[in-house]
Amino acid sequence: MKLIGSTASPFVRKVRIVLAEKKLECDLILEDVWASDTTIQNSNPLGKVPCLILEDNICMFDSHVIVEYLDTLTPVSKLIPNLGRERAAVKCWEALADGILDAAILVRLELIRRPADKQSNDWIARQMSKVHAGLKSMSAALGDSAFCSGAHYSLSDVCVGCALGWLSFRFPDLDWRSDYPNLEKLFEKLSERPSFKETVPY
Ligand code: GSF
Repeated sequence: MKLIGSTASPFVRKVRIVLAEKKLECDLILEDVWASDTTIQNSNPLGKVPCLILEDNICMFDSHVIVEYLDTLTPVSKLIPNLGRERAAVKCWEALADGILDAAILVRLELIRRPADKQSNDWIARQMSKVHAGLKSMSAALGDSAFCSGAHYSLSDVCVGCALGWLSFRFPDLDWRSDYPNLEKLFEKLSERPSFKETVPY
């Protein structure tokens, strides 16, 4: 398998962490999707990474689909429960963490890709309110628990770790650590895992 991606993308990081946890071999093919000569649309018509290329050259996207597929390949480190409420709960954590990222990425694109005189403060505030509400909701749902979903490490923790790591990387002034000590504690614990250490965004 090959993974098309970048070292900065939190969604690519999610897939790389799942690959590492499940001890699956996969080559990372670096692609700058913003470069004028990018060929990403040959693999993903939506022009986004991550995109997984399977052995028979079938292309798979987006990160939700990829991690769900990878989790079926081996029983090593099962990350998504098979059935019912537990499964839906993990997918809901994923939607929340990824939704925070989607909103924060829209803010970043507004700030770095649009001329200053065309930027909308209302739009930025709207997206940032989702980031703040999402962080508050994650912290409340985590409470005093050691992990996001039940007693074990799961895809929920992977997604939350990727979201918090990317916010620290791209929005260093957003002080989620002071506001939510329980998220910080979880993040510090996750950051000790080799899968997280190997994929720190840059
Ligand atoms: C989001 C992927 C994405 O936004 C997923 O895979 O989970 N829902 C998708 N990728 C960004 C890179 S990043 O900011 O992580 C991307 O490829 N953007 C290029 C574009 O044209 O929007």
